[in-house]
Amino acid sequence: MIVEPIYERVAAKNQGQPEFLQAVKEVFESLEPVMEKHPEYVEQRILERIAEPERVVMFRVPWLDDQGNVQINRGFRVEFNSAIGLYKGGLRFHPSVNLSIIKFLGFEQIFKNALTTLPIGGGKGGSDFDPKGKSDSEVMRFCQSFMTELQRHIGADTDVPAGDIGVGGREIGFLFGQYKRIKNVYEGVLTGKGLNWGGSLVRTEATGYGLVYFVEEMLKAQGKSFDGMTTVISGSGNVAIYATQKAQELGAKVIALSDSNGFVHDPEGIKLETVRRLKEVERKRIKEYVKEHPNATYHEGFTGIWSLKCDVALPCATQNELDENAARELVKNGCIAVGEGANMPTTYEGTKVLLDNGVAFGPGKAANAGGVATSALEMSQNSMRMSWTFEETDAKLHTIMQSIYEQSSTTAETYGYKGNLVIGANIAGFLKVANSMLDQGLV
Ligand code: NDP
Ligand code: 2IT
Repeated sequence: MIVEPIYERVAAKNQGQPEFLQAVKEVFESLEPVMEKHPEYVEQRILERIAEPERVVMFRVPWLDDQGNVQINRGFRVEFNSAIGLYKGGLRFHPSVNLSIIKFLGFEQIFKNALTTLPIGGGKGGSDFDPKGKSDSEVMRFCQSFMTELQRHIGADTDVPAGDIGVGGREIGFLFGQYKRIKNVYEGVLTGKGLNWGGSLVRTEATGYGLVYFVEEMLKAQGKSFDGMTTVISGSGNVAIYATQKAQELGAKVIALSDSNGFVHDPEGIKLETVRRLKEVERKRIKEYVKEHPNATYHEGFTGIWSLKCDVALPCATQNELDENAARELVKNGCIAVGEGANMPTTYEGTKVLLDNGVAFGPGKAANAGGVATSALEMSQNSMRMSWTFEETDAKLHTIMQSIYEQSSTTAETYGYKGNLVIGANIAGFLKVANSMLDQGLV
């Protein structure tokens, strides 16, 4: 056992950060066979180095609400690893955000970004600000205050944030406007921008589409396809909506979506136009769906969604939303594939249940990499001061997702774990970063 004592040292140093340690543990465990083959990684203490962010920034975000009251939030940016490229990763605005969550997301991002085949390092940021129920003006004032501090740490050649939970097109717009105003430069410092001001076609759809392209490869390996597959998708945000759209395009029957309050079950198949209007335009709750579609039912509590019988399950909401019991329900009901659209939505025990029962399992850092990959394509287009068509960009995304599947499945096989995409993705992502770190010396 080479890895275990190293993990214990990392755990002792990061007490009180359960999400971060969960992510580290899963990656480290996959790397045991790599460490056995490569003593140089152990001598150079690559694992300890990779688990220590290059830089952590935490800052005060003061703003005035619509009543003129003073509000204070906490801002974060974790610049985790720049071995293969500038720091790249989203910003999450959610009341649950803390250092542990941002570090877990930043750590996952290192390996995810390495798998995309593009030159991007790992980072993540956000705030415990809750955009729910806030007016557009409040969100704008918050974003302006957040960027007033963040701007001194980021840049088109240093660190390029994007969206994540609670950060979509509206927030990226306010953040970009304030960056430009302070710095007086028009540069691709954020991705997920509007199409009129430097955004890329397909970025909005990319994570959901990419997830479905990845799971399509998993199904192909079993001689199957999405056509006719009953599919359950959790969440009803950016990733869930475009995963639903692409899965439906490929012939899947998507029967459920959720939000943090509960889930809707529409046995006839989710009408996506309704969901898009409710969520993207009106910013309402998913339960409103049943008012317009009386054949559908609403159920309080979002975890019950995993008890619905399905062939394919795509968790696209948040971390640890699919636990051991949920995994057992899926297995019992004959589910054949799970693809993680969210970051670490399946618990450690849940993942084990799925893998042990032969369910094809696409881990988030591989399956949801289409978002950040398309962000990197947005950066390329910004650098060239040109833009590609929807078809061209979508074709690149598709090729990238196929390549991520290929790297993950081939690497798993090479190391004696055929079919285990968790181990394959972790090792393939790690090798690229670790070798780059070795090449660049002790920095
Ligand atoms: P959105 O904010 O657009 O949507 C999030 C969805 O998940 C909402 O339906 C939300 O419900 C639900 N949700 C959020 N937090 C919780 C919670 N604590 N418990 C239950 N449900 C919750 O975010 P995205 O769709 O962008 O992100 C979803 C997941 O995908 C996240 O894990 C994110 O890290 C990951 N991801 C996103 C990428 C992107 O490009 N956007 C790229 C790769 C991964 P409610 O409205 O009630 O809060
Ligand atoms: O988790 C993720 O990969 C994202 N939220 C997208 C990051 C990005 O830089 O596009």
